[in-house]
Amino acid sequence: MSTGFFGDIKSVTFEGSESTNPLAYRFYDPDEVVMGKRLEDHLRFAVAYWHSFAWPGGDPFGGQTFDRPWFGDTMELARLKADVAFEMFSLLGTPYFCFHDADVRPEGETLKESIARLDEIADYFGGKMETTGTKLLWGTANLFSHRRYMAGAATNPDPDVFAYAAATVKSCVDVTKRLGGENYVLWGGREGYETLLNTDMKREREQAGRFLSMVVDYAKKIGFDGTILIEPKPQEPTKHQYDYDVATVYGFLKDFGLEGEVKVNIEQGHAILAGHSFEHELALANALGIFGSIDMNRNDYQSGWDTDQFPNNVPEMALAYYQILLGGGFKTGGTNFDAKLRRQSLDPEDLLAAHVGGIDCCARGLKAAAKMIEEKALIEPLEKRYAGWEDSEAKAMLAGERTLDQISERVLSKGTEPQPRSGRQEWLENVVNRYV
Ligand code: XLS
Ligand code: NI
Ligand code: NI
Repeated sequence: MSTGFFGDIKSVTFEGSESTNPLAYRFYDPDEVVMGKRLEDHLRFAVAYWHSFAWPGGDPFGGQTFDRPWFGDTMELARLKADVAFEMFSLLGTPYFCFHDADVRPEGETLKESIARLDEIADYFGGKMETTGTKLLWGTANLFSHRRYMAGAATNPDPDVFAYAAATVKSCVDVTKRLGGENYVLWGGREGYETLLNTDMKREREQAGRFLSMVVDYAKKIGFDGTILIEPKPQEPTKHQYDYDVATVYGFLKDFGLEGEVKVNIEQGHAILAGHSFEHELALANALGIFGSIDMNRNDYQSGWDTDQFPNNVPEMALAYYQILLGGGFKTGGTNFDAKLRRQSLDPEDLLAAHVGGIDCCARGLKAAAKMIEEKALIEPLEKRYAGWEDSEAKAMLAGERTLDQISERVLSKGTEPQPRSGRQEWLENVVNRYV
């Protein structure tokens, strides 16, 4: 039985690039085979509960703009929210969803009550997942909205908050496992600080390391075989955050011996906030062996804020999926829209159009990326650029078979000077533009 929220809109289907139907896919045909794999299996789209169903449309100057029939804090409304959410997953044909505990159930008077409510709604999800075939990409805990977390969760100066957060994460890992979730995400919402005047950074990092180690141990203990993911973000809400970017997270994981246990969930907008490009973060995560999943919401390049907009820039997506495909594609990860509508986009159609456009943009980008790989458009020039390293003397230097003084001797006796060669950036940019 339909909730009627989306009126008589029928399911969104692939109509091809000539279609002018705003609620049709023009590039995303889930069954199209690209590089030997269906597009649906490459992209692994997930709809995020948070911004699409739980966010009221506020900004720092004004509150709620959206008027949703499920807003309120009863379990009945939580079920209505789930009904509409699963209706939308089915309309869109997206294979996955993801959620924070706080998105899906009203907070209880006590932790016990909050957990009981989460369990209850998880059962409700279970039934819907069964009938619709929707799967869980990841679960997570909201350790940042409630005022108890204003000074952080794992990094809070108060051990009681640390413990409360630990108990909360335990309940969310339990539910994620129960629903067959393929990943569990930790975004360090307020794991950072505003001022060193009241902060012991060394201690707080150690608290975060202990916390994460306990999560990893617990996941193993209960046989959760999904991937544990950290989502880097440089600032906002706190001025400084301990999980700044991929490089910082890798250093943190190494520090606590977790680099083989935890991977990263990279968000385009967070990469931009950190002063990087999205593809930089993806390439680095691949290089370090910690790539896991993506939150595919873009940032505005001027605002300096995490604007969480739906993606709509195909060339950018192409470069992002290029890195993802080069790394072998998603394993347990996927493409999640952690994005939110603009606060004036009030209508149910807006929610659908945002996802349809985002999905199409990603599909188009991935197809362009696949073509660049298949035709070795960038691979060949890159191989040429580094071809000198195929030389046996060059190999010996990297293999540790030469000392600094041996190399010096060879260079001096050879007496030739290295010849600079063009980096051909504009030439390569033009190559990319042929594909997008
Ligand atoms: C916020 C984060 C958050 C995580 C999940 O900026 O992107 O939505 O994805 O907690
Ligand atoms: Ni974000
Ligand atoms: Ni995110």
